[in-house]
Amino acid sequence: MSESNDEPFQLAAEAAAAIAGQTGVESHDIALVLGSGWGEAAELIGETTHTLDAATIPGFHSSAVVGHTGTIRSILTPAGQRVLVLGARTHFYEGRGVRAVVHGVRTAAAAGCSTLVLTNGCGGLNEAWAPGTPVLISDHLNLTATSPLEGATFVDLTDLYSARLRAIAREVDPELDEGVYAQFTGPHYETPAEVQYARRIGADLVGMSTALEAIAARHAGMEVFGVSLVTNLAAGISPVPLSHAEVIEAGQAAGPRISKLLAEIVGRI
Ligand code: 8IG
Repeated sequence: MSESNDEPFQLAAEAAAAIAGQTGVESHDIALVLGSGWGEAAELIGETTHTLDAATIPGFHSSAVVGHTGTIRSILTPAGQRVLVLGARTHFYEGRGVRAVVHGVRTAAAAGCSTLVLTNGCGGLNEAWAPGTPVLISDHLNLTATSPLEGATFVDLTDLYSARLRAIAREVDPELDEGVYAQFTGPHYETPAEVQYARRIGADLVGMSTALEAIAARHAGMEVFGVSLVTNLAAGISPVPLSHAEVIEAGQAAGPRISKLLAEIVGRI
C-alpha cells in the first residue's frame, strides 16, 4: 500500500484512540450505524456508558440531516459486549468524498469491532412492504460508480451480508423478509424510471448509504449485517410523492418493533 493510501487508516486509528481515551473502553466488539428511522433503536441494547460528541473525534463531522444524530455512544450489553453506536453517518451526497463516508466503519474496525451492523431508511420496491417494515439486506448493487478501496485492492464480496447473521435475525423474527439494496448517490430520490431500472437489475430496496460502508467493512475483515427500514414505497411504486416528513414519521411508528428487533439480534451476535 502506498503512503497516501494509508492516510484513511491512520485517521481511523487516531479516531479509535480518541474513542478509547474518552470512554476508557480499550476495545469494542460490535459497531452499529444508525440510519434514518433508527435513531432511537439502540435504546434497548444495553446501558449507554458513554456519549461522545462526534465532532470531537478525528475525521468525524456532525450531520446536517434531521433524524441523524451527531453522537458516538458506547453501550455495554447484558452479555458483556461493548457496542460502538455511530449516530453520525456521513453520506456520499455530502460531497466530502468516499473516505469520509467510510471513516466511521474504519474507525470501528480500528476500535476492535469484528461485527458491523448497518441500518438505514430506504425506499421499497415490493408493495407488500408497508412503510415501517424492516427488511434484511441479502446483497447490494453499488450504483455510486465509486469504491472506498483505492489502488489494486481486490476484495471478494461473495456473501458480504453474513448469512449467519441473517439466520440469527430470522430466529428472532421469522417474518423478516430480505432483499437486494441498491445504493444511489442521492440526495434526490429516484425518478419512477430509475426505480424501474433498479427493479430490472435486481434491486428490492433503494437508498443512499450502506453499500460503500459494507465494502470497507469487508476489506477491514468485519462480519457485516445490514437491515433496512422501508420508510416509503420507492417513487412511482407509491401513488403519492415522497417527502422527508413521511420518512421520519414511518421511522417513529416502527420504533418499538425495530428497537426490540435490533436489541435481540445484537444480544445474539
Ligand atoms: I428514507 O426512496 C429513503 N432513502 N434513494 N430512495 C433513496 N433513498 C431513500 C429513499 C428512497 N427513502
